[in-house]
Amino acid sequence: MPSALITGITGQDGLYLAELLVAKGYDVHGLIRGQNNPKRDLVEQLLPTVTLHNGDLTDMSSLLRALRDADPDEVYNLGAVSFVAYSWEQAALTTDVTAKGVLNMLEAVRLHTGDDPSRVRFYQASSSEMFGKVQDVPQHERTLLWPRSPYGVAKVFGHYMTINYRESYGMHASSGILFNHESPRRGPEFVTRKVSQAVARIHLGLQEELVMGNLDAERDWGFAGDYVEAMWLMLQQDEADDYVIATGETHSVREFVQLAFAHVGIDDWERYIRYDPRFMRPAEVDQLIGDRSKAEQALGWKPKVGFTDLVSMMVTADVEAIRSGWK
Ligand code: NAP
Ligand code: G4F
Repeated sequence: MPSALITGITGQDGLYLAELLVAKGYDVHGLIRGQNNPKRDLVEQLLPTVTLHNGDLTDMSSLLRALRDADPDEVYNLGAVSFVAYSWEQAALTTDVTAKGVLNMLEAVRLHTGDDPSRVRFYQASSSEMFGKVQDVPQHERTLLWPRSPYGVAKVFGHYMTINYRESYGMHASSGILFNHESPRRGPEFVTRKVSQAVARIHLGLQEELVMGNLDAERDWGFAGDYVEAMWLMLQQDEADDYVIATGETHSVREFVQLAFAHVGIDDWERYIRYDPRFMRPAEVDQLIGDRSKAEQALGWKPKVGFTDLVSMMVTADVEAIRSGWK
């Protein structure tokens, strides 16, 4: 039975990836941080066969202990401070977790594997946020990185450190440059979930307005359930490499909002929107659109869920979640 250790198992991607690996017959282990983590119950309910290990990406010895106890064939490093807006407020913490945490995990795997560093395959959750002020349209694996946030800078460090460990020690370390991916499990601080929750509440008469920042930003949005398949595929290749994972389409935040309201039959959506500069960022990533041709060719990966279905899935899930709370 193959085994895997996932950092960030309590997050959106961690849950989908753990479900995928359990379905494939893996012995799945997850790193969980903090005292009395409120998401522990959720993981244990959804994934009763998964073994949880206490640890934190900033605490190297906890990573070594988790590796010793789980003894995984594959490590998926998904843990991060992942909210871009928050990364300006806590830039040092973001650097410790999202940048140096990657080095800690790579180093822990190197020490754990001794003289056979390729024995454990490593996945790093890199991000399209690294492209920032984009230097190519669409963005691909060789596009110059120009991050625009402390989060983006931290991800660039983790990305290059992953490549460096592959080149220096022969580690099977791959980096997935994933464009935005969403789902009903997306954290409510991210724009898509903030919108789907608000639209559901407005539809059910529980909320009157939706307070937003920049509606002009454009993102290449896919479904998280599709994207975790790409992570797994990367670690099944003979050679480790870096891949862009994207839909190849871009849509504005405005389009997302408009479609979400249309899904519940509201066409005059603009009357519910209030602009608040609090949600503007010190520096914005104006447009992201990815070129996934390398992943499609080498991994045979393509997204299955399109933009309109993604918006509908998220709004429907939030409407149902509120209604089921009423029962
Ligand atoms: P998420 O829902 O925000 O999950 C982040 C995870 O990191 C949570 O499990 C969190 O644990 C964990 N974490 C935070 N600080 C930690 C620490 N000090 N030590 C160990 N774990 C820690 O993020 P996601 O959307 O699933 O994304 C997964 C990964 O992909 C992240 O690295 C993210 O930056 C990257 N990424 C995401 C996207 C996207 O669009 N979703 C795109 C590109 C890259 P707690 O629950 O305890 O806070
Ligand atoms: O949903 P967001 O917060 O995601 P963002 O910044 O694109 O980052 C996400 O995707 C990255 C991949 O490119 C990941 F690496 C990262 O971890 C994260 O998952 O914001 C999307 C856009 C931004 O342009 C933002 O300015 O939406 C705009 N926006 C407008 N009003 C808002 C709001 N974003 C949020 N969160 N809240 C608003 O009210």
